[in-house]
This record gives sequence, structure tokens and C-alpha cells, in this order.
Amino acid sequence: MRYKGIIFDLDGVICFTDQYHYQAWKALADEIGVYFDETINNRLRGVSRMACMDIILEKSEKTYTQEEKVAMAERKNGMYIEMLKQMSPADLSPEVKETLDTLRAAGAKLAIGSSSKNAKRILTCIGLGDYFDAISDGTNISHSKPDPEVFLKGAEFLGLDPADCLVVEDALAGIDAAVAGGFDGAGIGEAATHPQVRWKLERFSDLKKVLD
Ligand code: B16
Ligand code: MG
Repeated sequence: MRYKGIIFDLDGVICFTDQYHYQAWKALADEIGVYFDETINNRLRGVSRMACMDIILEKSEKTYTQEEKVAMAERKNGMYIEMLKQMSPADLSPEVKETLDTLRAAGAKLAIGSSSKNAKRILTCIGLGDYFDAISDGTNISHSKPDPEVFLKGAEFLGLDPADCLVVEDALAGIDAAVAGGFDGAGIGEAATHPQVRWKLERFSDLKKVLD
């Protein structure tokens, strides 16, 4: 096994909360009369909550104070958390679980590296609350992707060097973060098009290629 550790992004890799992020941001944008669509939504992947707020307000004619922005982001998060209540272990695909189990059986330590402050809540919803060897998320970082902090902390929590770990991401900013931190990157979805990606994945189970 060429990697001692594998650090997984959460939203877009392990599970798909992006539809709920979209719906909650869309509801907020409609409330304040700001244009928002799927193209703008794509720029929110892997980006921290407040950075998302700033991206959404690029289309606003009004200028908001920091306090107002924080209050709006909290309102969005409240709507998002309500939507997360629909999630259950049925939202974890058998393919993802089987692949994770295979990688672990081959000797890899497994961690989460997510920008989300709701990562532990989501993992619990999908039945992976106690599964990972380490969780690095939005609650333990001060700089979000493309800064490598979330993955560097993940490697540190696993007790491993970045050079011995693989990062699995769906966001271009996430691969930028992995490369900046000295990690190999595996890209799925849009991230598979990143020029510096080490492994291009068409589907999650393609990760088993790293075992060859
Ligand atoms: P929260 P990831 C990211 O998760 C999402 O892709 C991004 O859209 C979201 O803004 C960010 O988490 C923060 O989430 O508001 O729950 O703290 O892809 O890094 O797992
Ligand atoms: Mg993601």
C-alpha cells in the first residue's frame, strides 16, 4: 500500500450535501433579493461558510456590515441543519462504504478533511460517526481550502507526514490545498480535471487503483 493515510473531503466525496447547501443558500438569496444560480453554487464547493456568503453577495447592490453577514450566514446554516435531518445511513452508498473498508483492510488510516463545521453531525447522520481515525474540519481551522491547513491538521491527527498521505477531493480548491500541503491528490468530478491531480477517479471505487 503506497499510502499510510487517506484524507477524504466530505461533501461531494463521501456524501452529497451540496443539494441542501444549494437550497439553503438559494432561500437566503431569494429573501434578500440577490441573484443566485447553479454556476455560482459551483464556486461554493469546499469554501468556508463566510467565504460562501461573500461570493453570494458579489451580486448584491447593497453593502452589508460584518455583523449582518454573520447573521445571514447563521440563518442559512439554520435552514441547512433543518434539511440535514432528512439524511440517514441510506445516504451512504454501499460503494463508498465497501471501498473505505477495503482501503482500511489494506492498512491505510482514514481521515476526514472537510471545510464544514457540520462535518461530525453529517457523519453521524449517515452512520459514520465513529468510523474515521481522525476528523479535521471547519471547527479546527482558521484558513479554508485552497489553504492546506485542513489537510495538514488531518495528517497531524493521524500522526503521518503529508508525503505519506493521499487527499481525495471533488473541488478544484481542494486539490490546490492538497498540492500546497505536499499531498498527492485524487480528484473526482470537477476535481478530476485539475492538472496536478495524481489520480483521476471516475467513481469512488476507482480509489482501489491505489492498492495496485
Ligand atoms: P458549513 P467540504 C464544504 O464541505 C462544502 O463543500 C461547502 O460548500 C461549505 O460551504 C463548507 O463545507 C462549509 O460548510 O457551512 O457546514 O460549515 O466539501 O469541505 O466537505
Ligand atoms: Mg467537497
